[in-house]
Amino acid sequence: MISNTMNQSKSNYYIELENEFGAHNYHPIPVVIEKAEGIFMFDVEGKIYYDFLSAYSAVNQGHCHPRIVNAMINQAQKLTLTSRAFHNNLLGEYEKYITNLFGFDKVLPMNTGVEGGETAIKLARRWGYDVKGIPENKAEVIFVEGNFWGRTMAAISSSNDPSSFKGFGPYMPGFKLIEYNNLIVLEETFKNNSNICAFMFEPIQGEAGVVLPDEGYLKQVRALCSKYNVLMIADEVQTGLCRTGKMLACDHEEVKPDILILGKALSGGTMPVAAVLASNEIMLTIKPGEHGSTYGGNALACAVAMEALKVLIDENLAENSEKMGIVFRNRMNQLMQKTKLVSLVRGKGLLNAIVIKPFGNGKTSYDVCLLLKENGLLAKQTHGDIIRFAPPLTINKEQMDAACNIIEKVILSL
Ligand code: IF1
Repeated sequence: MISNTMNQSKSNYYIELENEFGAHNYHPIPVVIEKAEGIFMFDVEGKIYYDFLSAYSAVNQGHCHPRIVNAMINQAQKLTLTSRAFHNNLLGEYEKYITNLFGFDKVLPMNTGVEGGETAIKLARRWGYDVKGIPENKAEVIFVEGNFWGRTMAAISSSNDPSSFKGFGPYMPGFKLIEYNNLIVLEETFKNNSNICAFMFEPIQGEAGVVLPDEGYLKQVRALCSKYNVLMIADEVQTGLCRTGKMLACDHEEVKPDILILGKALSGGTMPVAAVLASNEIMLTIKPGEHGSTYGGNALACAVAMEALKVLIDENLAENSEKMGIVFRNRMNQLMQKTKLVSLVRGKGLLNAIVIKPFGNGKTSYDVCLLLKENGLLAKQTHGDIIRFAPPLTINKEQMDAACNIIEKVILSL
């Protein structure tokens, strides 16, 4: 029952409204944010927090970046949406900009990251039939264990995480899972099956807990995909757009995928914008009327995405991500010398995670996140004993030091 007065803390009032009237498909940290700017968020109690989640890497440019918000306001006062039944004067400019920036012939604009994944799989299957010559309805896509690319039926059909797929069957056929970071299994799989149209994976696994493959894995995946005529699909929805210290995580090994999926920070956290980039040979296998979405490529999204990409470049956010990531991992490695509770620090750029050992009395990494919140830093655990730390890429040295002081204070207090 909601008390209709504000005599409770304001936060409880808003949390109870969500509990009463919203689906219970999340278990958020109990904090109610009402304002955010740059790397900071402010709750309804007037408290300030370092944001060390960045909405799972959707706010790389910092919250409410003035250039991106202004681009949104200016465009919103002219034209937001025509649907693709008609052209608009932003889409072509945006398509030219983003395809030149990432070096692909064409882009298919969508909205959410999972729509990007679905689009990539449809393109790969169609290419498999029309170009590679795979028999109708026999195309297979290879995924890796620990993958996460969204919540649709296709996405959960490729998952090996019961919390993603259990109780939602029957599942999409034509998907196969192999071990991540295992090139021998990958080659064996390709060698023994000519019906494989694509291999779809994250260059660094985000939800799995910031899992990095061995050095050289990306290069080898590229080589094997080329050797066996299998499309390499890089899901850079979370690792892309400067998060790992380069524009794309694939850039660390100078590897170019056949299909690139972008999302999240493509709009700087203002609205859902996703993009799938590929060559003409792949992209033109889908004919007019065979794929799309109401909002895909809308004028507002084009204006926002172009500005969001320009901010990444103009503010050298890949370089800052690289530098501040080194500062963060150095501080966490120093912390590991002071406590047995932190067993591992891993990451690239500003996509990092620490592995917390169980610290008794049944407390978990969720409880550590509650303590971090009490001390002014917001982060989120994943899979029990891992805490991901991913601040906006605009964070500076002084702010990083202050945030690491908070993390250290909390961990040493356990
Ligand atoms: C939630 C996780 C992260 C993604 C990669 C595609 C998508 C995602 C690599 C789909 C989305 C989001 C989903 C969001 C929380 C967040 C998440 F915890 F769920 F797993 F980041 F790790 N590829 N990840 O990470 O993009 O359709 O969501 O735009 O479901 O709460 P989307």
